[in-house]
Amino acid sequence: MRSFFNTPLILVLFLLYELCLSSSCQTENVPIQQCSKHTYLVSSSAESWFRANIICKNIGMELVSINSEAENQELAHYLQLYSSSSTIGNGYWTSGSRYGSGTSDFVWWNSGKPVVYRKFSAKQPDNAGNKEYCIEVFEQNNGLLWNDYVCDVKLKFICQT
Ligand SMILES: [Ca+2]
Repeated sequence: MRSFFNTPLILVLFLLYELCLSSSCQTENVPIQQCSKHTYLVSSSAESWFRANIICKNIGMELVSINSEAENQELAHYLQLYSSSSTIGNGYWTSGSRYGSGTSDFVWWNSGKPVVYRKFSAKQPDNAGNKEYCIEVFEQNNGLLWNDYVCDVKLKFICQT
């Protein structure tokens, strides 16, 4: 019985409800937004990077990837409209993950493509403690910056279609 009330189901119901309400990226206080290329959904719960992947998949979406400055700005705008503020170490999971020890060894897990466009914060990625294998994003000065972070930490996350 407990699984009936699990997080994916709640997100799906939320998603269906909000789909009926939203029509553009300009609408305020609506957690799912159809922007220029993607539809975004920010989670209400904090999860590990691994579980965030599963939850997005279970509602027919995928953990977000960011492939251009335009997409990064669009996502920043979306988070400003909808979500509470974020800081480094308390941001949102993306599908970005590290597959090697190099500072360029990152891939977008949703597409399997390398992370080419990059918007890491100063001194990042630093792979602190040799255990930062996932990319979070956080807001700073009305923009969105990235940080490699520990995948097991529970953060909110952004799904996209
Ligand atoms: Ca880091």
